[in-house]
Amino acid sequence: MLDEKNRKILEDLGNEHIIKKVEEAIELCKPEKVTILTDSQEDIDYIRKISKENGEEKPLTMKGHTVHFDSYYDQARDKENTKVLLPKGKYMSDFINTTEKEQGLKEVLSFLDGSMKGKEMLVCFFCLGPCNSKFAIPSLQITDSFYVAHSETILFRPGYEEFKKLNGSDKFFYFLHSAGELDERNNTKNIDKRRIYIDLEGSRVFTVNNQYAGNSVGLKKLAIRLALYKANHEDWLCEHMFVMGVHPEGKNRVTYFTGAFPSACGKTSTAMVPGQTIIGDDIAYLRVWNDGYVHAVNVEQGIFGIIQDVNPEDDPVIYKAVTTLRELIVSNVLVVDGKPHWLGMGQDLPKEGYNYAGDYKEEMKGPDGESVSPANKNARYTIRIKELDNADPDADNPDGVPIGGFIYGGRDSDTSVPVLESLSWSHGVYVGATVESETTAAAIGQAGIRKHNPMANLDFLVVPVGLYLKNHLELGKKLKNLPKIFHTNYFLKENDKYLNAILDKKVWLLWMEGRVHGDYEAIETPIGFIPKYEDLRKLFKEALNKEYTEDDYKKQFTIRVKKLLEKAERMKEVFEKEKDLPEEFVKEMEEERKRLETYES
Ligand code: SPV
Ligand code: MN
Repeated sequence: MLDEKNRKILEDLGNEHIIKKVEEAIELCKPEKVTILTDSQEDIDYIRKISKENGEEKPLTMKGHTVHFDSYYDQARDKENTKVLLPKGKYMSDFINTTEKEQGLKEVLSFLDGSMKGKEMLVCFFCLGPCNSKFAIPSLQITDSFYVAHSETILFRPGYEEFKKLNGSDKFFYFLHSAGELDERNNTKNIDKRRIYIDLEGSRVFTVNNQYAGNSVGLKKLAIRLALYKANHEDWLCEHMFVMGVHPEGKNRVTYFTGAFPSACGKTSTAMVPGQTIIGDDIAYLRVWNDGYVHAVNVEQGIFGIIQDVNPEDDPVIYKAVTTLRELIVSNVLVVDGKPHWLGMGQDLPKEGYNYAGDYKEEMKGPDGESVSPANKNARYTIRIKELDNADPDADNPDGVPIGGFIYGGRDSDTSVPVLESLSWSHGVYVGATVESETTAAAIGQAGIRKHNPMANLDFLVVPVGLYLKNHLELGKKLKNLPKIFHTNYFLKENDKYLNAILDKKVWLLWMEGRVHGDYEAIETPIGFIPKYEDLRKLFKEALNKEYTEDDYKKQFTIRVKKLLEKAERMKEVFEKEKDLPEEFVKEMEEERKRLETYES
């Protein structure tokens, strides 16, 4: 299938494992043509060009911007059909979706069989983490989607040269993707045959009949599983975390934080707080470094962010980025005359246009009979981080950056204080493992539904939760300079109104930063250390020019013992089902409960 030029590009890597994988993929998927890509600009331009020519992307009026649509039924990650392949008779955890390996492989390979007929197969090389780094993991992506390949050239570091350094070894990740048969809109036809199957031992993922990047782009949420498995069997961590620098005014220092937040809990907006710098917004690798700190890198180099409520007031940094000249892909928005529209953009949306349902008209119903949103709630933009004004200069540092604090961000209206610091490292592991996010109530007066999401990593957990928590506990024992562990909740409410403004998170960030350096005292409570009123009053004044009253403080930082005991009960229930939890963790869980009970009486 390969012409001389393509064969040479492949053979220059000097790696028989890669050649074997490419041969097997060709035999299975039966493409019409095969192209091997390098890191060159010429190759990247080719991907961009064909992506527009074949209709997977359409140009928008703004130069460099294109729009891509995923199938109506492929607008988010398919959790149900994303499974870990597990050898017969093995059990992992109640938290993990698994299927029997032999059977699962047979199924997914049968769906991939002939999936590229009449299409072009792309063989691409990327690097997870900075190149030339202890963190780097070379990754091979084979796909028939130019949109997937294009997204990856924006989101991930080039890896063709990095693969040469493998010297023939098989220590790389491998992703085989096919969008499958396409309809007249270039969308996956056979959504019922959408499968994302993860072979942990083989460091490979097979994904078929999908296009939404969370399902299709190998290096993002598919690689996070392979890396999490690898990390938890070695001596490092792979976390669903942003990495950012916090810059307190007048103190002439930067303190790096990582932050894990479930969807819709304020993750990207925290990493984008004005005045701070961003390294990554989604996935981090963490390693113990020889300076006694844990160092973190961004696995990616771009952002695949939700484009909702992105407007000049609430999200000025992103708004500017998505409305100015650059290479950008936007997906599942509403397009009218080459201009994209999204929910919460600060303007009324047109009543007609083209969107994820096809030709859109206000009040229309989709193929499932549900009303169609003008733009999807999970519409996305894809951009490079280094083009942002707030990109951190160390974003590509092969040594990563030393981390001063971990932030776990939950979401509830009535339980957790806006910010707290854990009592100790092991208590912090408990705090991270018990993150909950509350979905907005469907009906007025109905309580929100709380989803438990340990370390915001639940969807990607591929090792037993006991092992995962043990590795977190052990990280603390290996470090001379321990990061402090914090928890945030931006969503407390009173009488159905938020108690905090969107930008108050800047104050919590500055308080956490100050705590890392011993600048502030704190009050010990059963759930952790909370700020003192005086410090917050000063910080609100300095950072936001806002008067922060004692009444604000009392409402926000009251320890809601009854609600916290309810949460403790929920946590007991979920963790009781898990085998082999570390004793230290169980002890933290019991002790927090006891402290709360004593406080109550
Ligand atoms: C998330 O849902 O955590 C995301 C988007 O970052 S996706 O790539 O779909 O996972
Ligand atoms: Mn994510």
